[in-house]
Amino acid sequence: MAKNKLNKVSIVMGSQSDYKTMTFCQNILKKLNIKFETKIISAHRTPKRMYEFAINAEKNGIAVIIAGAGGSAHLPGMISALTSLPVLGVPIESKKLKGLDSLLSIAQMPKGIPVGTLAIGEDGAINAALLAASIIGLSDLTVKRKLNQFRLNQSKSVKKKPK
Ligand code: RP5
Repeated sequence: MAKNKLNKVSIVMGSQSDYKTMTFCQNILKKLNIKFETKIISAHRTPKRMYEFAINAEKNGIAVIIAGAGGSAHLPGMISALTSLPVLGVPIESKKLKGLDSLLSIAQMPKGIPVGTLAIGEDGAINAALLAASIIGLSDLTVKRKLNQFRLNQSKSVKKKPK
């Protein structure tokens, strides 16, 4: 169990090719002034890196892990198997099946090891960051206020009439 306050998000992704999607996630965290780190960790290509990351995440001050992966997307589920921190999964839009493969691999976890699964692609990446902010906001009033302001601005930006 970590002694320090856990307020950092770790954005991990299976490949460099996932970064285009995961930048949407990091941009929201920047807007909300939430500390984060980014890492490439593949469940299949770098299993030892994944293991070391997951077992040390809490000790390293991570509060929420956001894991983006595509295809046979085992990364979020395997990380969740190794840590009880909240793990949010972002299914990356794959070339062959448009992310349906990623979505089902991440969402269909067997009972006992949960992954909070978001939508495929950009929307999921953005919402993962907002959900991470909600989780951190439970114990961090500054983050909660920033998130509420973000949502208020979003509401205000919606026009009443179409042009
Ligand atoms: C997964 O395989 C990654 O998350 C990525 O979405 C997918 C393809 O990876 P690359 O072949 O582009 O490196 O592990």
